[in-house]
Order: sequence, then C-alpha cells, then structure tokens
Amino acid sequence: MAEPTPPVAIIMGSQSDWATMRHAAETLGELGIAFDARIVSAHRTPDRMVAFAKGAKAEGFKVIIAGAGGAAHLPGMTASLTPLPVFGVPVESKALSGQDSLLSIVQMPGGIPVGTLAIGKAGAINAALLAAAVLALSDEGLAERLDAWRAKLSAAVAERPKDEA
Ligand code: RP5
Repeated sequence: MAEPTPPVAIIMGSQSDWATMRHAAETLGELGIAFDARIVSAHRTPDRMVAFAKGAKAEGFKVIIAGAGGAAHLPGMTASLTPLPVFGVPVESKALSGQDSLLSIVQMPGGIPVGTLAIGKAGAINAALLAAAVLALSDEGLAERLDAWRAKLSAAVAERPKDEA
C-alpha cells in the first residue's frame, strides 16, 4: 500500500538551500509532523514547479513551506498556483545577505499571499511552527505537542544571565 501524503511539503530552490531548510524539517520532526522535502526551482525546473504546485492539494498536502534565495520567486509562484497556505523562507544569499531573498518573497501583490518569515535559520524554524499551528487547529494531539514545545522553550530561558565561560 502506498504511504499517505504527509501534511507538509518543504520545497526549496536548490540543494544549497537545505542547510537552512533542514531546520524546518528538524522542527517538524520534533513536533511529530510528517513532511516531504523536495528541490523545486522556479528558474531551473519551472515545469517541476508548476506540476508540484498545481497538484499539491490533490496530492494531499495541507501546508507548503518554500525556501529560496536571491531572486526568490519560488514561494510566490507556488502560491499563485495553489490554494494551500504557503510560508516563504528567505535563504541568506552570499551577495546580499538574504535581503534580496526577503524582498523577493515578501513583496507580493495583493491577492496572492505568502506568509514571509525571517531570513535564514530562524525563519525556517518559525515556518515549521506556523505550519504546526495551522495543522493544530484540527488536530488536538498536535495542539498539545505544540503547547509542550513552547513550554519547554520558556523553561530553557534562565531568569538571570551568567558570565560566559
Ligand atoms: C535560488 O538560487 C536557490 O533558492 C538558491 O538559494 C540560490 C542559489 O542556488 P545555487 O546556485 O546554490 O544552486 O534559486
């Protein structure tokens, strides 16, 4: 029997994006959320991008996390081709430190939204947490795991600073 489609797709423009996007994957893993990670480039594999985005909902995905750098058209183009929520992660580029990625992703025209996160690792982690929050609306068990994840985060913050070794 075929495996069921996981609820989250993590797509990225290049293998080089994985160093950032693996943080989204790890966070989903900590929350017990299954995902499928794929390389889908808006520029180098446009047919693959169109096929993925047009078919994502029918395939069974619920949320898409899309990471890209530089002229980062992947999240916006994907959002234009699917009704699923798309969270965009600007990957830190070498030339412009990810500011190009951020502006490419965040400045969508009214009508086609991409939920845009911070540049780099923090954005990848938060994209996973937003995806989890969306899925938790209809999954009580996941809602409890998300609450526990956040409680652990709070508990790990010391009340007072100490000198670094
Ligand atoms: C974008 O170009 C990718 O998302 C990546 O961030 C950037 C550079 O890609 P590589 O040249 O490292 O493959 O499409």
